Amino acid sequence: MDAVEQAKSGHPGMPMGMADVATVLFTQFLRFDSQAADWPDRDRFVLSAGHGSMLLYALLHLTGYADMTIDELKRFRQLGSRTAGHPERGHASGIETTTGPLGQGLGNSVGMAIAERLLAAEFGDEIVDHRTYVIASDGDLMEGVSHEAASLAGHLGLNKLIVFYDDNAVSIDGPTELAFSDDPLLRFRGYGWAAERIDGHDHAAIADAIRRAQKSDRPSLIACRTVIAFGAPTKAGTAAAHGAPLGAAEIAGARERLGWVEPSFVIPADIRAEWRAVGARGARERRDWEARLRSQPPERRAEFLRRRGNELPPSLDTAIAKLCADFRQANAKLATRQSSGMILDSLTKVVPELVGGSADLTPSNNTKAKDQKDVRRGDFSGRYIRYGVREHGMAAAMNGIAAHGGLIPYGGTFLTFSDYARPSIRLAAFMGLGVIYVMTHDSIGLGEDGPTHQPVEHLAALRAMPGLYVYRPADAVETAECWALALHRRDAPSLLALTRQSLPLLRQETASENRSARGAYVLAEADGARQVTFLATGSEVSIAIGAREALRRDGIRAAVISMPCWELFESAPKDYRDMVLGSAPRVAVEAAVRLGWDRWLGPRGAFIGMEGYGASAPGEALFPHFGITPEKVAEAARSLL
Ligand SMILES: Cc1ncc(C[n+]2csc(CCOP(=O)(O)OP(=O)(O)O)c2C)c(N)n1
Repeated sequence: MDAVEQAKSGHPGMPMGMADVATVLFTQFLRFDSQAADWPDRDRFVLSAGHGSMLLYALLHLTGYADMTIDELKRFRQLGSRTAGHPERGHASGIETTTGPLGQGLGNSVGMAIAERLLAAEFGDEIVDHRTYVIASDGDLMEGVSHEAASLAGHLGLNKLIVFYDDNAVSIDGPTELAFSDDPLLRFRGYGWAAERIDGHDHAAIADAIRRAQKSDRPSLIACRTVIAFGAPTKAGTAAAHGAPLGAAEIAGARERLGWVEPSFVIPADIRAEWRAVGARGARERRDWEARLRSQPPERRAEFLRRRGNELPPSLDTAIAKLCADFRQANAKLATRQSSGMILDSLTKVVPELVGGSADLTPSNNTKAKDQKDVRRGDFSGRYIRYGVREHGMAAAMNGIAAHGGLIPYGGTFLTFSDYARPSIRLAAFMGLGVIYVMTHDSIGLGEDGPTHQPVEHLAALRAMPGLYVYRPADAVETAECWALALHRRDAPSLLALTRQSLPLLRQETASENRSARGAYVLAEADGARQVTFLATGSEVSIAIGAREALRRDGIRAAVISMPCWELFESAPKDYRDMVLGSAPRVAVEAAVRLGWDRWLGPRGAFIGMEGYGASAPGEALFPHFGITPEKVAEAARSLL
């Protein structure tokens, strides 16, 4: 309450209301070592109700995380502090994931609990055996993603996941009864969870509930009846305490009621020492764990450390080179979703940390490799997750898997449903998590499912997201190159937009360079000085090649640039970009909206693509219907000459 007051902004209510629960959890149960914040076998603690960030910062400070100084608490919400408005992964050790958008932390925690089980199945309980604890609020439980996440957790029987629900019956608008009449206990039991309600201010009851949850064969929801802003004389129990400083009088009254005589930011030495001891409690367990890791067979130990260090196996690049060679030799017409499936068949053999999945579109997304077994309740030896029709839950869980460490999650759906996953994709980009999205059916080319399923604005919307790499490969070789780039990028998410329809192989040359690595490149140079330059991505690159041929017959010299990844091209050296783009007039072709293309087109450019939504018809009928053909592209070029 003092830090919020000093910042003149923030949320005092939740930290005060949940202080008892957090105290019992941290002092008696949570397995962590504040001096080794990234100990891989620590329990994970997720503050899903991220607006209560000061609760987490206070706990990190009290338990002795070196970077969470008292000055950081005094600089709450100020520029450059570690104590951002909502907890941000990477700002301070001990912050496992970025939270604030309600529901996301809960979704992440399901991924963390999955990752723990997968790694335990692989490396054994001696090395991987920890729990995931979450504090979630009414808002977390109201959000749709919480339904998807909790349903998935119940299905998989993630019994080491324990969620404290801050059941304070207050949100921003007032009492939750204004908008919320669910029975969360019944709801979670329906998902296959254990659920109970306790008095969230009764330390013995909290500890007993945690003990029961630890023994449960299913995930646990502990609804903690609390009073928001516990101790505040007039604002406790009211929405007024949710998101604004309490004010001097209220704070003085709370000090009196709680029997706290110290001035702001002063922690008496004996109390500090007790909390520091809590922070050091796990040191011994951590050292025992390190000894167990040392005594593992050398190969297993090396593999564990490789994973932990985010290093990819050296055989990855050999596998990619072989795939490219095989694609060239076969010279088959393949949809890029098919090539991607073939690539996965080979990569999952050499990159064992890959954990695949799809939101119930496995046969369409081609995300399941031949040797991948399903992950099932009670058997976590598989590496393929049936996420069900839960795109948002899948994306939130993948963030948790990536944040946990030791595994690389990828998951599929149709590109048009990236919207359903977008809030979590944004957080992956924001946190710099190396999640990979396999988004197939990437244009009107998908055909008969019609305009509800045909993305048109999605590429533009995804490219607008800072920190996300959007790939749209043009053929099988580019698909392999883009997969390699996505895998090597361990500090940002990547999205592969792949076709349903078959495409010819365009990359016939045998050079081993990954040409997609610079984001765009000259696929087919003009025969002589360029008169026009075509820019295209994915399935439209072969259309641009057709236009180049048509112009050639008329003696017009055109080059085709394939642009599989704008973000990489943007970061390429200017000389390279200038060389690729050239000075001739440009025509861009992409079966999507124009938004964003003008930056590449220059003042004299033309665009061939979509102006609105698609239509229900076979894909081959739609390209001519919407004027996305070699003839139309050639015509646009002629008009610029
Ligand atoms: C997705 C999302 N929508 C809206 C908000 C804004 N917001 C922050 S807290 C909150 C609800 C507060 O109620 P509750 O979750 O019960 O927290 P408490 O008041 O108990 O602290 C809302 C709507 C948000 N952070 N995330």
